[in-house]
Amino acid sequence: GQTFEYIKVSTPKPGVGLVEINRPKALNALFTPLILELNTAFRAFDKDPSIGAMVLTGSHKAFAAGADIKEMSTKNFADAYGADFIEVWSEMPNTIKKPVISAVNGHALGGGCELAMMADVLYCSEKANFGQPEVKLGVIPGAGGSQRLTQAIGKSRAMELILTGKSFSGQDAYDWGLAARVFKTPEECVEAALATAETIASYSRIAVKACKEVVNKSQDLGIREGVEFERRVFHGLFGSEDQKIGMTAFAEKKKPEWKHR
Ligand code: CO8
Repeated sequence: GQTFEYIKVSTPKPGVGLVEINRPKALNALFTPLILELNTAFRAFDKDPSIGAMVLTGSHKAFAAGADIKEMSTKNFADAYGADFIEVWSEMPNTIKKPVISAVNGHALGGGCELAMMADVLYCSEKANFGQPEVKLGVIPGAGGSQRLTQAIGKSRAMELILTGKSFSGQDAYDWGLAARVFKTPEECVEAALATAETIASYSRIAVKACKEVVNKSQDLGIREGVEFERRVFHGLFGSEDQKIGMTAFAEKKKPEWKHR
């Protein structure tokens, strides 16, 4: 397989692709070469028919302590605008069709918090340290933080956090609805993310992709258009063999053998 410098890639459970950010010297600080590796890994898993869902994690100490401040410090407007700085970060949330679960332990600050929020489901451990501290550096969140955090936890809380740059814990992330689940230890957090990914991977690949697509649409559409979109996709699935396989298996009390893997 492909070798990477800043990430580790494996398939620890049937149908599950694991991507671990691995730049320990800089607390997994994110920079373009690392993001390009993440994109390559997610693209490969997305295309691999044996994979049904992915988990993204860091170390127990840091999911990612932000964008690389040393790399950014000398950029000027022309560098940032000219090269569309951060644009490559949008590939995972915008083009990957299979679900991604982020398992967040340790620091998830700035771009690290934003990367965690790009995943479809967020799990964390109690002591995870989230935050958008960009204001302290003279800038603002640049990889979706002001939008995704606000959508997840509401305007007043997000505004307070983004204006003060204060951190919040994994327990807070769970209490406020940013995290789907919170765990005592980093080990439990990663194990649970892998187990959930394995469950997802046991279902029809097209049904799973359609679930992700319709839930994501709810973020962009009003309720009426969203429900209409959902119904169209629902109707479309009656054209899939997996709809026949899944419903027949239920009626016959058998385990479905999905066609679309
Ligand atoms: N960038 C570059 N290097 C970093 C970063 C970072 N974000 N975070 C940590 N490091 C490095 C440190 O410089 C240090 O390196 P060295 O050993 O060479 O001095 C090493 O990692 C270990 O860090 P510390 O010694 O500071 O470890 P501590 O345990 O004392 O502290 C903290 C941990 C609290 C996480 C601390 O490192 C910290 O505050 N880091 C910066 C956090 C931050 O401000 N993040 C936001 C960055 S801005 C951002 O993400 C903007 C996003 C905009 C969109 C995306 C742009 C790409």
